[in-house]
Amino acid sequence: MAKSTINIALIGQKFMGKAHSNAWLKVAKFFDLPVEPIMHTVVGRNKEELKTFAARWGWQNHSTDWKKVISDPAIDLVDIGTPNNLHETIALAALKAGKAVACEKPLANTFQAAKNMVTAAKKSHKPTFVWFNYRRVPALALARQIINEGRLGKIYHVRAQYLQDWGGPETPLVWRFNKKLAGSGAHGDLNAHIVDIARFLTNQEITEVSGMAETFIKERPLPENPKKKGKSTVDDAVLFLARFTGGAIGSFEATRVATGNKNGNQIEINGEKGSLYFNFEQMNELMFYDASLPQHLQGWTNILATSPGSHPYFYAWWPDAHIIGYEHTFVNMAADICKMLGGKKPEVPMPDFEDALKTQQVLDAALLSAAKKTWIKVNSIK
Ligand code: SOE
Repeated sequence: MAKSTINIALIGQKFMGKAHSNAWLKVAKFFDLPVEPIMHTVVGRNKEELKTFAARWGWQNHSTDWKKVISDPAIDLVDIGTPNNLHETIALAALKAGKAVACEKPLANTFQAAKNMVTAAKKSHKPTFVWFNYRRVPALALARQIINEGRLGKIYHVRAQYLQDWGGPETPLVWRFNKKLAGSGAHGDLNAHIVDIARFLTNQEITEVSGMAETFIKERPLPENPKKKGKSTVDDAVLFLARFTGGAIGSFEATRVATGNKNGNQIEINGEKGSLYFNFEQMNELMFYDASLPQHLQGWTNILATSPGSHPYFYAWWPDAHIIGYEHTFVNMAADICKMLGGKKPEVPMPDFEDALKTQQVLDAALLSAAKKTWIKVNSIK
């Protein structure tokens, strides 16, 4: 019997457009999938760039009209890789047209917008997926497994940081510094990831938060005329403290001005029986401290999480220690989307719109807390 296929329409042709295109292009080469993804149409605003992009990545069609593409009966899955402000509008239209939707993170600019997306998803009964790609780093999927095996025991601390330094005063006022387009700055971009990772690893929800936000660089050079400056309307850094349902306490720090840190997406979890530490800049490695060993053997173990026989996702990639990179996390995600569309289980839990709404609620609570200078209960965000 011929394998069933899914026709994909990708909206977006920049950074995420490239990451997703590569994922759809590679996924069926590395994974055995119950459905075959077809790169049907890519949508973007710049017609000239789009033509080249489509040809380079192997998209069968290209268009500048996302509404028309979404209503095309041939399309099965709409993949949203646009700036954040468009997620809601496109997702709502796609769900109404009866398509499955895969959306980039953060789910939306606000909790309210994210809630609208969840309502639309429920009404449509169509599957939704959110590209929190770091869940599919093998070392982080392994960290979850270690926690699920009970090797950390009761969790005391979650210490999460996402540190970048590309947002200094010389960086132009691109869309990521415009609140209307991005929703927030480092917060929605980076805290979104580490909140999702913390929820994913611990299986616990965040119940209350206390945050602070700072915009260090109030004006930035305009991209079209660097001699002139315009106002940045987002945070450069947001830090917050958190309490978890299982009794753990946590700290989260997202910044684009942590000079010297390029993509320091890191998390340490301390439990009664052990600890884990991960930093994306060494993404194939997971540090594990096993406090149940005799004392003379205790120490941090550096696990190279690349064994095809025993580490998540590696069965699809290379022999042991033939390491992988950023783009593989998107391929792993595309594989799980295809598995789910073919009625199979993903390798690790997949965030749908409803799950990503919980992360959005934490993000909104942290910003409200920063504005009000007080602790905020996450479920007070409605
Ligand atoms: C921003 O710098 C960014 O590219 C994010 O938008 C991504 O989501 C993150 O994974 C890496 O950093």
